[in-house]
Amino acid sequence: MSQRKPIYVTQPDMPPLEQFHAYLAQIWDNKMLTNGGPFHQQLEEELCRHLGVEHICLFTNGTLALLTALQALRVTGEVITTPYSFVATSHSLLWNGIKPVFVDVDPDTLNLDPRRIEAAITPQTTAIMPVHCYGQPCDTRAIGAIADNYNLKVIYDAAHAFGVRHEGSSVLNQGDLSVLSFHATKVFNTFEGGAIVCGDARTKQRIDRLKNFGIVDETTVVAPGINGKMSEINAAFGLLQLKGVDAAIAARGRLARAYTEALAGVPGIRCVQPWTEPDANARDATNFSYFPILVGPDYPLSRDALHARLKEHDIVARRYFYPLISSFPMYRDLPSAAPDRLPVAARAAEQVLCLPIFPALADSDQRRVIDLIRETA
Ligand code: T4K
Repeated sequence: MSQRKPIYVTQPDMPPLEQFHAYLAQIWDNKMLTNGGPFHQQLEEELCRHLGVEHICLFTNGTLALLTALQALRVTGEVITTPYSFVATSHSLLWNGIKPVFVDVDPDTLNLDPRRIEAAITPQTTAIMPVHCYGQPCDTRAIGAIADNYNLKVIYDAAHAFGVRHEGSSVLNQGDLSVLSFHATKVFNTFEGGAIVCGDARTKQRIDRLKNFGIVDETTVVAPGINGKMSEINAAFGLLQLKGVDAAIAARGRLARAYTEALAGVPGIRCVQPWTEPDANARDATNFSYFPILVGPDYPLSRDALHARLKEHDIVARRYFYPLISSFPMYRDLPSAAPDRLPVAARAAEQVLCLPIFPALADSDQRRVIDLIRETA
């Protein structure tokens, strides 16, 4: 039995504990624990500045934020979405009584393929819910053009896209709404948490009411809202995390570069997001939230065999996103879930492996991961 500590696919970036004490002392002192307290307010303001967005509404987690985003825009009927994501994306549709319509992904980016969206639109379609998978921006221009033509809403599941810039602006400014996750496994975390980004004060007001039971004041309730409020402890942790997030993303970038260089030329291995020199004007910037590789037929081991081999060496890589959402029992009988309609997503789900990437990953541990992959080739 090995005594080595496992190397996980990710580990949260923990700020110095002593620094958190000061935040805790303030919470103890003013006794505001939740319901839009001072740290909640401050985190919303600091995130707007940091991300370059107009308005943000904090949530308990990303899933409740997705549920509420659909409610906020009164989305009904059918929504076009990707089968290649974490299951929360389409669960948020089912929880709202909406029928997900799965459309295949682009072979390069593994994001919803805009060339296939129009064929899936019916009179019941009211919205598109794409995912910026692994933080890689969707083809937002093409998706925006289709949405305009057919008068559809666009809600981006941007759970992986904290700090990502696209064509000169935050990718979170795309579409009608964008939804973030601040789960422990994300680039920026608040233990659990999430947010909706929106462009106008009226929508923010509606979302803020929806996440607080629909309450307007002591005697007025205007909507069947839910409890999606972020607590002061989570907001305080977020404020502290925010101070280190740029350095954390830079550290991830160095690891991504090392993987890309070391795995270049390994037969059968394709890095999904090739490392590119950061753009000096930050017109485009990624966050290296995951490091997915595709294990193709030219590699001597299958993806599952490589996954198992790494595990034997205490390296816990993850098959994000396998199985496809469309194959789970609550979705698989939908006509759009038929595997032959989703060949690109199905192949990616069979080949993908996300390698460990997080700021505290030691170079020597990353080397072990790389050597194991290369030795086998
Ligand atoms: N949309 C998309 C596209 C998403 O990816 C997600 C969440 C959502 C929506 C919903 O957002 P949230 O409601 O979660 O805010 C994880 C996360 O639970 C989930 O947030 C995430 N996506 C998904 C991709 O991954 P698991 O079940 O794979 O996590 P788990 O517990 O196996 O953790 C992975 C590794 O991370 C562990 O092996 C060890 C490490 N870890 C994990 C935790 C929780 C730590 O080191 N510390 C920790 O506290 O789902």
